[in-house]
Amino acid sequence: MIKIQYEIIHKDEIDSTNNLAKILVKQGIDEGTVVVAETQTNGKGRLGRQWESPKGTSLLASVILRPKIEIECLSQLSIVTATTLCETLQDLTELDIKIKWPNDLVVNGKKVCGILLELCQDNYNQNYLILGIGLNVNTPSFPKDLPYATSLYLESGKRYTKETILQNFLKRFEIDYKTFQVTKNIAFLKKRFEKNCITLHKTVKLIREPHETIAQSVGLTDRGELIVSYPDGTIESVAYGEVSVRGLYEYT
Ligand code: BT5
Repeated sequence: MIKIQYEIIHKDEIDSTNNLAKILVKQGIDEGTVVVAETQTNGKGRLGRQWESPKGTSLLASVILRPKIEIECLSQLSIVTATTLCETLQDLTELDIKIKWPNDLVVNGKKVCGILLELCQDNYNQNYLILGIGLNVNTPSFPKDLPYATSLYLESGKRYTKETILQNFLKRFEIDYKTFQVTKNIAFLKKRFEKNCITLHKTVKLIREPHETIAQSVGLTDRGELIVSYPDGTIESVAYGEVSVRGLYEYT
């Protein structure tokens, strides 16, 4: 497989790096283009939620990818991303960075990073994936309505260079991304994910609006679904996007 040629497009302010990435895809841009911004005026989370980004303090990046695999496999790339970004941050910081299934990164029970995968098509109906990453790097404080947000700076007292984090992540991600396109499942990095995942072997609340169910998380399938066991002994695999998962007493 060919090495990805990363090209960084930097913006000071933008509505959303994912939105610009989608426009660039329509214009025929190559895989490996990365849009980064200092701040976003309309940063997006999943399911229409907002992503806050105080100017200059967070890594806001959207990586344009064109994986040569079936659409139904693509959501597993969130597991690949969370694993490689978690390991990157563990290497670059002294923090105990963990993954909240499927793709939030947390430190000391608070959210430090969110990942948003969006599928889009170019003008020839070819599928592209936009891998959006919002990482709170040097953010000194958060508004009161984000009690579960934190930054690398708040947890460590140290400032980090966003570019270094991005470069290290892209290098590491590329290796696993290539393997994933061959295996088409996450079995090859399941152990690494499980080692860092705080959602496993816990009592969790599964939120399938409007219902909430209590279950025990017992493992992960090779496709990255969470295996849960209900009090009546029933076992189920839940997919990314199908449910929200919460710990019983806190954010994680
Ligand atoms: C996510 O959504 O966690 C995915 C966030 C992805 C953001 C990146 S930034 C670059 C790229 N361009 C975009 O426009 N988006 C991507 P979700 O799991 O739905 O979490 C959203 C929730 O996290 C919000 O409803 C808030 O509760 C919380 N939140 C918002 N901003 C936060 C922040 N800076 N740090 C921690 N939590 C935050």
